[in-house]
Amino acid sequence: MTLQKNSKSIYVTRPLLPSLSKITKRLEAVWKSGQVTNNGDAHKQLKEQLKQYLEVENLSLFANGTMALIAGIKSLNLTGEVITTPFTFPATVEALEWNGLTPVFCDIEPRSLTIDVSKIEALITDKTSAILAVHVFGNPCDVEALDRIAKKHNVKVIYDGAHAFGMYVNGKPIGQYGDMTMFSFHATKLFQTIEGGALTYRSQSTEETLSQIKNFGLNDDGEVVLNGLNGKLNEMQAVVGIETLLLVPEERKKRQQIKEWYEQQLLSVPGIRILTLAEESYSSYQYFAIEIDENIYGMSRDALLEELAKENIFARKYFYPLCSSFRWYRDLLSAKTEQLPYANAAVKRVLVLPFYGDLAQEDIFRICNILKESCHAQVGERL
Ligand code: T4K
Repeated sequence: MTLQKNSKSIYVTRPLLPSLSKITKRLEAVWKSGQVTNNGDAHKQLKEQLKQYLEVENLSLFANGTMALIAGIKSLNLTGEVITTPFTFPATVEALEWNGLTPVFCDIEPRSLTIDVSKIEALITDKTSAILAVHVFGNPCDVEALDRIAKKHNVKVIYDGAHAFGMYVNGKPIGQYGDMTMFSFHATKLFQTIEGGALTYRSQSTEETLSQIKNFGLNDDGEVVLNGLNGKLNEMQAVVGIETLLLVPEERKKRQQIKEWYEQQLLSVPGIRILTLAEESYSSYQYFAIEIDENIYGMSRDALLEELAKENIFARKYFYPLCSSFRWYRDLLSAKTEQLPYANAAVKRVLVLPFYGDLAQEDIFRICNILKESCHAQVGERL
């Protein structure tokens, strides 16, 4: 592959970074206090601000999203099997395994790429204790249906909302659905604390258990009462979070505009389907994903990825490979390709395009032109 030497590199995302001087100013206070981790003032402040922003009553902060998910699942005392999606980042499934649970893969719904609720009940056995669903690229799962299934079968619902910060479904904040939702604050997320994450949850009594899990299993008397870990978010992360949260409304506006530009350019391109469905105030504006139908578009997703890379544009094929195809999971009964037709199709077609507030309009048009030209070239050749 020959890379263009003259054009600047464009990545799938760039971190939303507050000005360094604002961070330094806040860090001066942290340094002065001498409290740099273990539930310091910045941690407390960020926690309250996020409860307000996400409109939830219960929230705990963690060192990263994966740790939050591991701790959250542990706090629910689940056993046996958990139904989940193969079309996700490995962290989702790994969090189950860390809790000694067996993942049972369920296929996805082709429009939203989220777990197909119509296929869940057939997978429920007397060993099933929960459903772990993912709001993929900020497309919400069918939360109402999941709620109904969970009640009927007396199982818990956990959401991996790594991509769902600030999202709403039917006017209700996403963190209010299910028993628990995990948010990732990784540098690549719209709201970021470099590394970081949070759990929101229904039951207030869960807070104490989560505090113990993320602090070595210790209770207030210094007694180990469960098998804990170190999952604490520190004061530097919290300071970055406090300043980043102030930038989120403006960043959302910029991403809304970018989404519109992409849509204007790409809606009429044959063989391209836009997958980021949630609109305006309901969206998390986390990723902008498209699907390439090779038969119509005339070029495979992978070949298109290379065309973009030749121009120093680094789109990504999230999530690839499918979790059920990893060597670690592929021997599971539920991992069989024929049982996961839509997930196995999506993994060959989905492309996540560069999407962040500082992306210039000319760069978006440049990306869209490559997408259009790659399609027309093939159509032309076929005629
Ligand atoms: N569940 C789901 C559904 C998830 O998607 C994730 C994480 C998790 C759970 C776990 O949450 P955390 O434990 O991470 O909080 C990235 C992220 O590391 C990962 O957080 C994210 N999902 C996943 C979808 O994407 P990579 O391997 O693609 O990251 P990387 O380093 O290649 O970064 C992508 C691009 O972003 C780079 O090409 C350039 C840009 N970038 C990245 C970083 C880290 C920057 O410009 N600056 C940076 O500092 O995994």
